[in-house]
Amino acid sequence: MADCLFCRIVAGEIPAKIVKRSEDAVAFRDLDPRAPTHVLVIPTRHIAAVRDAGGEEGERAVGRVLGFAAEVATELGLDAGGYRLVTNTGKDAGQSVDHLHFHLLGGRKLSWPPG
Ligand code: DGP
Repeated sequence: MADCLFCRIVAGEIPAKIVKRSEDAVAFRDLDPRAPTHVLVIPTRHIAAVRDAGGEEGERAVGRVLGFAAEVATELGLDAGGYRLVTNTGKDAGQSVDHLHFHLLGGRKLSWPPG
């Protein structure tokens, strides 16, 4: 989508610290990190939010993104300590970019529940 910030990161039109890339997913460092490791993991295909990820194609895309996120976590050394993978959907959750993204957070003890 031409006016989507994260589609533009996927296309290389906006710079980002890319951690890993595949045909289906991209992982890059969050601009405003909330943990020692804070990476955003997104599908390359535009899906606005998890509520839009239904159907066979959406489910396949999300499954691939989750598998990819697990690989990124391993490669960043997060398996031993653990990590959180979280997605915000809609305004009450504070979603600020309308392209499905999973926050991969780790490297410190994370409190629960989130605020
Ligand atoms: P959320 O609030 O869940 O929609 O998370 C959006 C995240 O995206 C937020 O943690 C900050 C991050 N972000 C916003 N704009 C940019 C950008 O241009 N580059 C990068 N790397 N991250 C961004």
